[in-house]
Amino acid sequence: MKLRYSPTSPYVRKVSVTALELGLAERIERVPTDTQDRESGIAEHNPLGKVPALVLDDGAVLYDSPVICEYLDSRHDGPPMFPAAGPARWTALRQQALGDGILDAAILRMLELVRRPEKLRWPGWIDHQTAKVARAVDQFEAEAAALEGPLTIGRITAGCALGYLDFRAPELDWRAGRPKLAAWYQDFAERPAMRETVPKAVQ
Ligand SMILES: N[C@@H](CCC(=O)N[C@@H](CS)C(=O)NCC(=O)O)C(=O)O
Repeated sequence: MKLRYSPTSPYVRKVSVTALELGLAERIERVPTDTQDRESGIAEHNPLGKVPALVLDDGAVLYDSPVICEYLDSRHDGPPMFPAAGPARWTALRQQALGDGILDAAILRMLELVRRPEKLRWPGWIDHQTAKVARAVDQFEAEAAALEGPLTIGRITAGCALGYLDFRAPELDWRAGRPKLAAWYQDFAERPAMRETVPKAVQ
């Protein structure tokens, strides 16, 4: 398997953490990919031009991160990261959606704040995305107890989302007023798979 990745993508981090936790990381060749570079060939693998994209040994390509993570979960014999049908499954999938939604909003906010020329910025849009992040992190605080227990894709995504806020939006100070979530993340971030995948600023 080949994983097309960029080093700071939090969606790629989800896949990397999942692969490490499942003991599959050594079976994945990592292919650095600049999604802005047309020559990178990412559009031939993923018409959306995004990473992560996982190229299987038979040439089939999987995207996006929820699909790749569920595929990896089908390739091992240990306890599932995606619980079988039932309430635990819906909780894990909803938590994954909540964490992915934090990432989607935080990235839109970051692009507006950092990439767009200052005079073209739209403060109302930044506030709109910031409010989504705040509400979603509040929701994780409210259900912090539900983040305890066996590892699931929901917990991995929550951890990667909070790690991304530390990386790209430290000014949001997400820990303030959210003591249960802060305590959960402090422990979760110590997992070897999380420590091994901490993003480093490259731009
Ligand atoms: N929903 C997708 C999001 C993937 C995504 O947005 N990846 C970003 C990197 S963080 C990307 O490749 N952006 C390039 C682009 O949009 O052109 C997932 O979960 O994999």
